[in-house]
Amino acid sequence: MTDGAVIVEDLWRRAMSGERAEVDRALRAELGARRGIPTRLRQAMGHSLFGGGKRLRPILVLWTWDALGARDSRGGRRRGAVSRDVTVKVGVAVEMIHTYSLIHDDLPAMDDDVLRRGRPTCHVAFDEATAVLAGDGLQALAFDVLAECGPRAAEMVKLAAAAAGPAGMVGGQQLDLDAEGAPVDAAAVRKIHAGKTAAMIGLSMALGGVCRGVDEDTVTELGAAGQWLGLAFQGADDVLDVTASSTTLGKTPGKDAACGKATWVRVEGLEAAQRRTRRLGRKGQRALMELLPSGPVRDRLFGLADYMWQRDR
Ligand code: GRG
Repeated sequence: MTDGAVIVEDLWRRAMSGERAEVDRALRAELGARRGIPTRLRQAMGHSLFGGGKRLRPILVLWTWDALGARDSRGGRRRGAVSRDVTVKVGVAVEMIHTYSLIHDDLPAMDDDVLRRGRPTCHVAFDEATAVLAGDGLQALAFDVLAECGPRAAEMVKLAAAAAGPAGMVGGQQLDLDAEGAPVDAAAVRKIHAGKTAAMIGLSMALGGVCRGVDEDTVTELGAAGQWLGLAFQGADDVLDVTASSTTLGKTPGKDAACGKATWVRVEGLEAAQRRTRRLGRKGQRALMELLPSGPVRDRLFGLADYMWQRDR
């Protein structure tokens, strides 16, 4: 990692520690408030929910909400805006979907990984069947939480279903499985990454907009900016798989190549993949500059976007 990237990472980690704690508290409150969950299932859900995740997606929801501000460019109030507390809850729902996807992705039937965030994966700590159910439970719970999130909850549920569903993350995961060891080009890799990773990052920014009550076109544009950043985030992940150690990564490196995964590193080499990641990241950041009012809150989100493609883990 370059010196600049170290500084970006350090600044960002410090800046988001408050929000991370806020999201953790809200996650504990949401899970704790739900009755009737069998003890072992609750423990398995908790194992993965509280396993040291960065909370990137909820923080994107929150920082997008922050950066948009309460008033539109003519000083008027917007339609169906919700409070910061409700926005945290929306972020919690996104993190539940993200966590479910990681649990299922780690299963022997998929990526078959034993380490996640430096700890045993859910099926290793519990068992495969429980891990499947923990993922299922988190996904259902996420939609239950979202449905409680204000006057535009139905719109949020639709957006989340599209991003997480068969034409989004789940579809991307299918394409990813189909592409293992098969001939792929950069466009095919892009399609996989757009579904598997970028859809949920785009969703996070789009939901930040809905929580501020912006119009549908702006929600779509925020989602598109998030998609660029999500592609860059996954580009960085592909690169890290060949450049990082398991200590910094918290999971097994070198797996992409060993499993014949479709990555930009595989189809065009390390340096071209690094250049592509940089291009995508900058494109996402330009979109942020156009969509959000200038000021320190936008700059903070811009810094987070920097981190997304310059990270070392
Ligand atoms: C199983 C339906 C289904 C989908 C799986 C999430 C996913 C799709 C696959 C995980 C593998 C992978 C490389 C995903 C790319 C996205 C990514 C880098 C996820 C990790 O996100 P972070 O870094 O994780 O935000 P933390 O641990 O901080 O939550």
